[in-house]
Amino acid sequence: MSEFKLTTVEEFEAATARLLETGAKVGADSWQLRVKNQTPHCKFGEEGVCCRICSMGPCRITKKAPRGICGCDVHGIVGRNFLRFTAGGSATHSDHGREICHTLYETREGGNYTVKDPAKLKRIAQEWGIETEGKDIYDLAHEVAETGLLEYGKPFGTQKFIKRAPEHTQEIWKREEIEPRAIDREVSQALHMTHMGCSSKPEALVRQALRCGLSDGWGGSMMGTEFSDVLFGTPKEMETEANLGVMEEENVNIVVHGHDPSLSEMICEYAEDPEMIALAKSVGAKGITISGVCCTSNEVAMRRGIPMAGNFLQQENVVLTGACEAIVVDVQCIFPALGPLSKCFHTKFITTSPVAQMPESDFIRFSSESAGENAKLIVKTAIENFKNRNPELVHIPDMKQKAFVGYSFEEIIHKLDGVTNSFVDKTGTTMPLVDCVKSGVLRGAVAMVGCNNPKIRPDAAHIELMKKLIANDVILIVSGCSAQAAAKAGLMDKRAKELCGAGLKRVCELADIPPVLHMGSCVDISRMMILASEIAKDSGWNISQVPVVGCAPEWMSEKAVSIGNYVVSTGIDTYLGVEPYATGSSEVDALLKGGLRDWVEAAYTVESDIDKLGDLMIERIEEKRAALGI
Ligand code: XCC
Ligand code: SF4
Repeated sequence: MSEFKLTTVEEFEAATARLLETGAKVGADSWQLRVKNQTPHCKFGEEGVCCRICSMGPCRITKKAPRGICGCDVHGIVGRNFLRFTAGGSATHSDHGREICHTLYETREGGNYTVKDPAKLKRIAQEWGIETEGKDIYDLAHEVAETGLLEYGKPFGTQKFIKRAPEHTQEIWKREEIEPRAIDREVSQALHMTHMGCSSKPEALVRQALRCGLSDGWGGSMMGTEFSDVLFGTPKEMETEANLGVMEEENVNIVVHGHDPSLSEMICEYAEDPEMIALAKSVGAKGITISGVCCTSNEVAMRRGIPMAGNFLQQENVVLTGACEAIVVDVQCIFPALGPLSKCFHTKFITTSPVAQMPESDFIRFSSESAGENAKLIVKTAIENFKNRNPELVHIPDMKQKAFVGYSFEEIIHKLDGVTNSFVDKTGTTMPLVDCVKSGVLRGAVAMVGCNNPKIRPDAAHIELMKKLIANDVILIVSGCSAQAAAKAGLMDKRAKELCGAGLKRVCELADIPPVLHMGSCVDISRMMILASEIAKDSGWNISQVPVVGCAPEWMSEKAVSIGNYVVSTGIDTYLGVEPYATGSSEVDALLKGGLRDWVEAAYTVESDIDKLGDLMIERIEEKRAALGI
């Protein structure tokens, strides 16, 4: 085995620079160039003080103009913008969850989609009070799917999954009137509240932002995760690889990108089809390589070990290799730039969802009823495109790392059970983890999630923070593009234990895990909520007392703000590296960064000095330990 060494951000950047040279040759645009054209950014927008929700405006608040035409002050405008931003994210995650419910509804024996984890389906059915005895598994799947779909619009009651939270947390949500009701209702109400002439009181707007976020994390996202597991299998530990070097020059390269696993799972199936492999050979390729970008990549990496070509700000790089026959996308985080960029190469940019339609793409509409045919056509299109490659433009950076992924909540428990087979009474619980925290072997945990953002040196914040935290005996649970940053660097290689403090290193050895645990895509942050809840129940602490914090150092999307809101509302302090367009209002800013603590026992901290952000998290973890007397 070769010597273990992390790949550095400098090496990532050198590889990108080399790819951009190819881009320059063919006249390609890139985000690096567009950032230059867009900076400095509009200050009104950055502070959140511009309102354009009615046509008397747009109104922008300045010292000379302290109120909009309707008389709304800066706090109302910033608060409304914050709520709308959250609603966008909650709608997006939740609509993804809804699609998964529909896919579950489409399952049938021998069909395109089947139930791969019937035990999990039964567990959820029982949890929801649905009779399972003597029922055909597909009848049950349809009943659970329909019940899930009703969570989106039910006229009465609150989200079913909130019962999974500890009593104390549920009481807080009730007391603060932020228990999430029907998901669509929370999104609609957010839009209603922010309509011209409705709410302009920061407390009311931020409160609804929390509620709307909770309907995502404990509603739409949680259903997305749980039913994806039922459909495609609950992730288990799996070995894979990450970074652009996973693409193979002699193979047909298909890159899947987006979020919904329904499409990518099918494509993976067909790429293994002997007929397709024979077709690939007939056009002169050795085989077919599927790799992924963004959360679709996380989904298929977690369940199939499909390698991860990269994260958000690396999406253009896969095309710039000149060796990408097709980049196939579903929804979310897809650069419209991929259209024109693909035209500079032979690459087919294939859009598949009515939700994400883009110019200069080939639209192959994907639907669960015809999923098999659609996937086959996509794979075939890619194979037939192999001959159109321009060999002079082909350059795949020789850069990849080994990564262990697949740490669902269930798999983490399974790993912990392996450590403590002598303490029979603790199997199936998080107690071994709690014991490690109590004894100080582990100081605590950080849930690091979220995107890349050119405002922060891409991947550097994720990687540097992770290195710092593991050296301080803080274990990492990660998802989304943060997870891919870790994988690309090598932090998901089990040998990364060498970079840990003595305590965490010991834990990694005993449990046979890497120090940075890949929990999945961004909807899978719901897995982290379940883990935090179970730790709280097992330890007897409140979630807000557990030495764990959340962190999104390079976040960029509306979804990230929705996530932040449900993580904070669940009692977990959250650390951001980028401001959420709220600094224009001292009142909204103060609420987010402190006032929330009186409501939900947690709040936001924003710090763009990344090293300092790390110090602040460690400080907070130690404060929580001291308060517990451990
Ligand atoms: Fe998108 Fe989920 Fe962000 Fe990555 S981390 S850039 S949202 S793919 Ni969710
Ligand atoms: Fe201006 Fe008020 Fe209309 Fe907003 S709602 S654009 S502040 S007049």
